[in-house]
Amino acid sequence: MSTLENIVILTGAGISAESGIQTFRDAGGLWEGHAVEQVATPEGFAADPVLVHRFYNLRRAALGTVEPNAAHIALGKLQSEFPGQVTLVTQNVDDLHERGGASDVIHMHGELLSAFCTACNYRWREAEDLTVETACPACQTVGGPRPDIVWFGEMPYEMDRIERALQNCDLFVSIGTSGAVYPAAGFVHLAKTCGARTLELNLEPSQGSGAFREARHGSATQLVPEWVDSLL
Ligand code: BV8
Repeated sequence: MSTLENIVILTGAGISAESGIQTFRDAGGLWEGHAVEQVATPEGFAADPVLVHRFYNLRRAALGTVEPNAAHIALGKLQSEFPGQVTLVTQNVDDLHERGGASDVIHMHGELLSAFCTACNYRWREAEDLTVETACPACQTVGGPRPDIVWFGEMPYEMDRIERALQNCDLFVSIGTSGAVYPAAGFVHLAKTCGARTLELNLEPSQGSGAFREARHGSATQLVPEWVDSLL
């Protein structure tokens, strides 16, 4: 085993599935009959802010009813005990990585517990419902607040930091993601061209499985603790 210094981990909805948070594929990419691509877009929000606020209010409220699972906890343990650098990037908008003990989590698609104002760009932590009547706590604009979520067609967060980490990693591990959404689905290719080993831990082969040097299939609560224990 070559000395492992830097690991980059990308997680998707599959790591939170066993905590009871529905993945996008389980819902068949639908939510209450709406294609996620319709609801999770700036156009969808402009067209029907009441519907989109409801979509996120329900998911934000559900966070209080779920717990981190053994996979989240294992990654928290890896981050605190691994001697090298562990960069944890997630496509998920839940807070289960943090509640599982991880820190400095890169939420490239935003977070349910964050909001920003479309009028003044003020950003704040938000645990309550947002509605079209909500006023921005900074500029008081009614209807200014929106969920701090990266929608389809919007630029994911912290891409420079993620790309630098991928260019300098020895191992890239993808956990619980279908590899359907870009740019996250392209990270394995960047890691490979920079010489990293690549590992996929997923319930079933993802759309990007062929790009990984190694793939293990099973549930995250089984695969992730086993993998972390093999490293520590
Ligand atoms: C951008 C927040 C440009 C919303 C999300 C055509 C071709 C290629 C690309 C495009 C294209 N047309 C448009 C694009 C770009 C587009 C895209 O990729 N579209 C796809 C649909 C083709 N991407 C974007 O728009 C991105 N932005 O490109 O910007 C740009 C450039 C410059 C300047 C401005 C703009 C933004 C994408 C972000 C969208 N937001 N999330 C919300 O959460 O409400 S995406 C959302 O869906 C998730 O965050 C996640 O990323 C994705 C779903 O993926 P997964 O997490 O993988 O979940 P999924 O259900 O699909 O899979 C679950 C997996 O877990 C499965 O494999 C399953 O087997 C496994 N699993 C299940 N249970 C378990 C398990 N594994 C282990 N254990 C278990 N128990």
